[in-house]
Amino acid sequence: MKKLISVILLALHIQRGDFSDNSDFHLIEAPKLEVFEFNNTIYATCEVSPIPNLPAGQPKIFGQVLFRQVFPNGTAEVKINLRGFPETDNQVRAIHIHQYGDLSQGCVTAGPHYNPQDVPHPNHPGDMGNFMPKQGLIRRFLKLPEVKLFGGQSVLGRAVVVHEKEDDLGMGADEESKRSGNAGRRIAGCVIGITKPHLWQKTEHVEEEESKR
Ligand SMILES: [Cu+2]
Ligand SMILES: [Zn+2]
Repeated sequence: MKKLISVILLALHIQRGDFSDNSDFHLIEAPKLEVFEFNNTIYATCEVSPIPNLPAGQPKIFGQVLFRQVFPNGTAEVKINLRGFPETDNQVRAIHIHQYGDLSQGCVTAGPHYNPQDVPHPNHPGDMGNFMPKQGLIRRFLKLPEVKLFGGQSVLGRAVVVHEKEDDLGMGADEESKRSGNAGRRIAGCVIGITKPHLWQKTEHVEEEESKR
């Protein structure tokens, strides 16, 4: 009985959607089926591949960006596991979540950084920051409190984009710095989708680093 009540309470949990100026606008979301199935946690994966029209000379990046979040307000955790960077490469690469999970014309159709609160870069929820590959790999574990897999500002169905260059983290002199961080061309991407816990569980422990904000 106690368990039944807690399941009902969980199911009735109300999350606020802050994307509207109207403070009466609430989003009521039942937890996704997978939350019950996987110990109150949602898991997501993003299968990274090179954009179709990759310019000559750019590396072909493959791998996964994995997400998980405990329902409803746990801190989102992210594992980045990418390969294909030149082994001798000292180029730092920016990774962001972009608005649209549409890679039909490469990452161009993925739109701008996902920015549900209308804030300047690098304060967007998916501004993961800069990553230096080691021996051709980027392998990181991050905690990203502003990334949500539940509610009106969920990143499910949106795109992760890997850039050619380093993100200036909003410190540049031009306007684009506060929009995108001047991270150069988009070289690889993927769409974030719900998955089982198996990918998260099978990836080995990766170097832990807090988000660089
Ligand atoms: Cu980006
Ligand atoms: Zn941004």
